[in-house]
Amino acid sequence: MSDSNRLRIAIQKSGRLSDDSIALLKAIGVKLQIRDRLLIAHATNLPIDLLRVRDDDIPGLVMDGVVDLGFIGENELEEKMLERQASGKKFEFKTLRRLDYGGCRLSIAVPNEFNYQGVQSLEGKKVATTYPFLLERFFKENNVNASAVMLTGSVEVAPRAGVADAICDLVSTGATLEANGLQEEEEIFQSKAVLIQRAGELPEAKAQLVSRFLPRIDGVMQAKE
Ligand code: PRT
Ligand code: ZN
Repeated sequence: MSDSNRLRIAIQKSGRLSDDSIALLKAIGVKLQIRDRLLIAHATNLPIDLLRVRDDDIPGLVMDGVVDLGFIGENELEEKMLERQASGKKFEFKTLRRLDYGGCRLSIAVPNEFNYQGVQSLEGKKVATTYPFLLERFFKENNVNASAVMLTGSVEVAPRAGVADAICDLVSTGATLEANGLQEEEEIFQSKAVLIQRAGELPEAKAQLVSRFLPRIDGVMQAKE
């Protein structure tokens, strides 16, 4: 990370966005040699370094200008934006492209036996989630007095464990909800992966590299349609 002339890109090290993000970089002509354990990967044909981190860290790395670009889910990006806004930290960035992978929705789900009659049924309830800021925004917009219980994992078991009355979690196929006896009731956010850039101007050479990539990304996405 020491050479500031190299374009720095943050990607998820290992998770649902990793393979698609790497495949996209390869498809637009970035040759990569990734060693599993390493935090940094260098492109072999272009002045690009990949920083391989947890997805939770990517919005902050871009917003603090530590990296130039990042591949991230909009759910995580929006949550971190709200979190930083609440604590007075800067949260600027530019969205360069909305991508065609990582699609999911953030939804509130309740146990099958919960007699759900609309958002007011959540009044006074505890809702377990990894996205407290997005959830609290939803409560506020809907005038519901409910509380978000923060869990970093196993959110779907919270009602059975007696930790919460409902959950707010990411859903793609719905199989996890079904397997846990939960019913999806409110979709509060729709998400896809996005490519974001730090605020401010990039140095000329980096800006040129990025502007060469964007039409290639469009081409790769169009070819898949
Ligand atoms: O270790 P690290 O912090 O980097 O990874 P992570 O565990 O936080 O994230 P990861 O890899 O699970 O997800 C990364 C991103 O992928 C998310 O932030 C979303 O933008 C996107 N994504 C897309 C999803 C899903 N689909 C998804 N289905 N992320 C999580 N899920 C989980 C969900 O939380 C639930 O447990 O899958 C389960 C539900 O899936 P279905 O198909 O049963 O509905
Ligand atoms: Zn994460």
